[in-house]
Amino acid sequence: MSYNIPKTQIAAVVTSSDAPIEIRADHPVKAQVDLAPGECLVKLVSTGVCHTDLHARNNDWPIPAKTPLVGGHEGVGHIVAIGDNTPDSPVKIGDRVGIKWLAYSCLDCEQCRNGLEQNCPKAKLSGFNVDGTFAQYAVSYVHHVTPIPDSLESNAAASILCAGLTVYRALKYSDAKIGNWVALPGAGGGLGHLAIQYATAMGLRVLAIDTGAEKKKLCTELGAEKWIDFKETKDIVKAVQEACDGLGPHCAIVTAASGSGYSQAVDYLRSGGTLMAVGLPGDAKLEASIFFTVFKSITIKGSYVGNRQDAIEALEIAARGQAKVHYELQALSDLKGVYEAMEEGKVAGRIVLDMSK
Ligand code: 8ID
Ligand code: ZN
Repeated sequence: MSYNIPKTQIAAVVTSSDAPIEIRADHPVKAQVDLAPGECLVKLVSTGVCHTDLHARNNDWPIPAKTPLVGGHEGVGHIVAIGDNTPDSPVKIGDRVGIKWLAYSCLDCEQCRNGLEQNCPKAKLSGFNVDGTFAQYAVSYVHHVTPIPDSLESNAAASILCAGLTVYRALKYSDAKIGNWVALPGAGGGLGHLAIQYATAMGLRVLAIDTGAEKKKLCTELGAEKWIDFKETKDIVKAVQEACDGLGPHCAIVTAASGSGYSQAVDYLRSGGTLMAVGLPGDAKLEASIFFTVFKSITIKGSYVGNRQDAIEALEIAARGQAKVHYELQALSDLKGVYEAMEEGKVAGRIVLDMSK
């Protein structure tokens, strides 16, 4: 199979955090001869928009994104070229693959050997320090792209590559057991609505925390047993504990993009409970009472995306229909509006960009 690869493409480019996103029609495409060994070129069909892309666009994290930047890290497409002198490639031209946040890791360091590929000191991050998927073509790496199961349609697969993978891994390492209560601050967002489904698939009981009628409806339809609106509830700690047997949840997976979603979690968790920190507000501190963290035997863990195996597992569960991305399709040219809606907290589930047109 051979593909006709153009020299230029349409891409959404961030030049600086105070400039509007530019949709360029003449963005260069890397030619096959210019691909390094191990690199591949992916022609995108679909890409999700993650709140992380908004953080990168606004440059509101303690570590800066590169500029100019093509954001995006929930991409699905076909491999159209592979760099020369790439031995033992696990993928071939024509394969349908996913591009996730972790574009590259060395696979040889201690972190990679321990399965913490995302913490590799040489990590390259799609849509952050290397260009990502908000373009018709993206350069990625044969050892890190993720094969997409045949039964999973591309638009449905895209957001599993970050949102799904991240919450799947957070749940996997949370030690929550079948029948346990899990609280999900941020439940109506991209990560959160998938967390409801992976948690339910694990036999957990879900308390969703977010705001607004649309997100309430989504969370309840996806399997949340209880709902708390964080904007309408005065005493969140009391409400959460009452909702979970009067004792509080065994676990909280915090995917809120603001520090406020974290503030009460240590207080409402049941003794012996675990707080999985997932949401990434750039400047917030985790205000946990040291006394009660110790006195209640609380565990606090940071959980950062996932490795290649986590991605395969998250996709397999989605392919079996146990986690479905609730998405609205838009075009790449709509990206600015998507960011505005996300900033205002108006996106229930995910926005996925149709890159096939
Ligand atoms: O590897 C990771 N840890 C990882 C991976 C991917 C994304 C972390 N993230 C981070 C993102 O960078 C972002 O900071 O997780 C956060 C959530 O990403 P998202 O799900 O893509 O964002 P969203 O769709 O905007 O959903 C966030 C939800 O949080 C709610 C909002 O209403 C929204 O539905 N929320 C907020 I903001 N404050 C809340 C609060 N105090 C809250 N929900 C409950 N309580
Ligand atoms: Zn993401």
